[in-house]
Amino acid sequence: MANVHRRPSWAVRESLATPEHVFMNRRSILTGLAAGAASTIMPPLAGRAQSAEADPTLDLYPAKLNETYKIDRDITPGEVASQYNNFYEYGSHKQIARAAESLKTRPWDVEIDGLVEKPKTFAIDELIRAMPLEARLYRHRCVEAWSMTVPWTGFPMAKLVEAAAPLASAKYVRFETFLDPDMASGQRQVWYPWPYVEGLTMEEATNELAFMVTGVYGKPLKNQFGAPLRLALPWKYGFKSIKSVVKISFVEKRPVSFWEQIAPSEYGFWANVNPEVPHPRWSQAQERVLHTGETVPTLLYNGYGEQVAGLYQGMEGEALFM
Ligand SMILES: Nc1nc2c(c(=O)[nH]1)N[C@H]1C(S)=C(S)[C@@H](COP(=O)(O)O)O[C@H]1N2
Ligand SMILES: [Mo]
Repeated sequence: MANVHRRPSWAVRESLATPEHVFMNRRSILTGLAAGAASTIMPPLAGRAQSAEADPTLDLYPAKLNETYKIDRDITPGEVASQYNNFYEYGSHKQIARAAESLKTRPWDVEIDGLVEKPKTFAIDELIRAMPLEARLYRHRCVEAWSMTVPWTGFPMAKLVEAAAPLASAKYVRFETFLDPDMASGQRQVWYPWPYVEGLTMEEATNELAFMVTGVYGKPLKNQFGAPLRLALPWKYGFKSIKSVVKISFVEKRPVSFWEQIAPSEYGFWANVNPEVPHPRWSQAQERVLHTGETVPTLLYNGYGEQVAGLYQGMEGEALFM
């Protein structure tokens, strides 16, 4: 519990340039950290797998902020984002944080396989230490029309692709979440097609924005965010950002994702954010910003068109926005 008394190290990182416009955001991050620290003085819950303090990669946090990814919104407070999660492995509602305490994140292997020169199974800590960690402020837009802004920590997906050395025949990357109904009560709901699966084209996976996340709010991921490794794809609806990944396969055929299996007419492969293409059952024109009580217009590619619009040129016939 030594960490309880330590000052949040974000507070004293003067080495990070602090442009005026991110100052408020950094204050919000501090608010989030303070809340996190408070929760560590609560007595440990019976059966709790581990606290963030026990994480073997704790020394890597906080990572330096990559200032390339600017944000014009306040960071969602950590205590809000960590109590409002979609993680169907732990229930089909948002208050899954407590249930997700039964997720055991060590030992944890990540298997890289398929059409690659270098298939390999990484122990998660070996993988995290092999990759260059950085923090990024990203906006997140759920297909359910709520949004948040989060300070993720992680590494570019492109670095992992590079390490795997894919063959020319690899056209897609397929991601898979763990499968263990003993550890995840939601996976006992047999009508869902477990495990959760997602997919990207190679071009998407190597786009600079595709980010493999290992931490948030300046600390290793808490379970409810999809520890110990999840994706963040800020230009796509949130369901593409798969959590608690155990397997990454390079494949020739387009993977069929979890939600696509359940409702192909509502949740497609591409799932790029577009305010002008409604979900069959609701509008995507606006979004409810978590915590603020505000509703704001949704942006094409969630505001990341500069980085990703080029990926979809000449693909007008595809269902890019569902
Ligand atoms: N394995 C898995 N990954 C998942 C989900 C899930 O239910 N299971 N939900 C998705 C959805 S719909 C969203 S909006 C985001 C939510 O991430 P957050 O809880 O960190 O906000 O995770 C995505 N990744
Ligand atoms: Mo979502």
